[in-house]
Amino acid sequence: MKCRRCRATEVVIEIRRHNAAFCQDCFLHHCREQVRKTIDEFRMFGPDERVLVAVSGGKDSLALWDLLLDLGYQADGLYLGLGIGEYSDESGELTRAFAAAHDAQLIEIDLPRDHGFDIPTAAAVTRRVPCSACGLSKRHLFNAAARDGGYDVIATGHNLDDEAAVLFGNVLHWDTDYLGRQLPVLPAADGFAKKVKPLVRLGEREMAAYCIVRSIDYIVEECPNAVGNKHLGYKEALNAIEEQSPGSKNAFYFGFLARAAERFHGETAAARDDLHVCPSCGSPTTGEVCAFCKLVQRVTVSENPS
Ligand code: Q46
Ligand code: ZN
Repeated sequence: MKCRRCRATEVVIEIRRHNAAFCQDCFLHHCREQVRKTIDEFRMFGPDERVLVAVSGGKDSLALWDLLLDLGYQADGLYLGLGIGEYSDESGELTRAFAAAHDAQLIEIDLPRDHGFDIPTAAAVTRRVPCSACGLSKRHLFNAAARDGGYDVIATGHNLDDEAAVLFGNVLHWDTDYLGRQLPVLPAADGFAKKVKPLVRLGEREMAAYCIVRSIDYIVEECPNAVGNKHLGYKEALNAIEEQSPGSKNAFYFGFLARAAERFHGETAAARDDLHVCPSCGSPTTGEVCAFCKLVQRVTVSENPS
């Protein structure tokens, strides 16, 4: 097998959906080009804008940060410590090590230190799955950090496999509200920062290979709470289809963007109609106080009952 770009015979990866294989240098070139193309095509941000990358210590977000720095963008990292035992300790260390090695700016928020609770406690108090309090906290704190730090846009490391799996789940349940928001770019609106996903043209295997080739040390273990979650099942189902028919995930996701996403936009606009400012933290909300402030109240009250 030869590199599609330079015809070298030593290839590091084969990408069946592109019917191509690449040598090390051409693979890096391929990743950068896919990201550059995505940023330009979806008008994600320009070289003068400040990007805040949500970094978890996993392969996707560290690779995204690396790619953006490499392409010359002004990209700072934001790491959120969730207080999930060793997983959080290790992912925090790897993120700090990346920032130090790349001389990059890292903002850290630590849930236990800065807000007085961790995800396992929030899950126990609310009697819901940990991912529910975790997702809520991430959305809230990323948005607030972008607003407070004067960033133009928040970038996350969702790759093609992630987006295809989420789309699959939303279609299975005809979750029309989510379908209306499942876009690689969500424009800024009503106190919400602009959000972008520059990795949607790259798959999970490519991101892992990218980190290996670039010697980026990332946390390989999934969060312990991801075990058995529905998205992993959807990914497996899509992998089986992709195996039979390479390019299916890409066709599913980009076909949705080109031909179906627009039909669901109305659903989302209606949900945003009665937004106002949370009196406690200034974030946009439809409730009396925002969901994050409500969570903080509940967890703190149950930990310190008077
Ligand atoms: S939501 Fe859930 Fe993740 Fe939070 S609790 Fe872990 S698995 S980290 S993407
Ligand atoms: Zn609030």
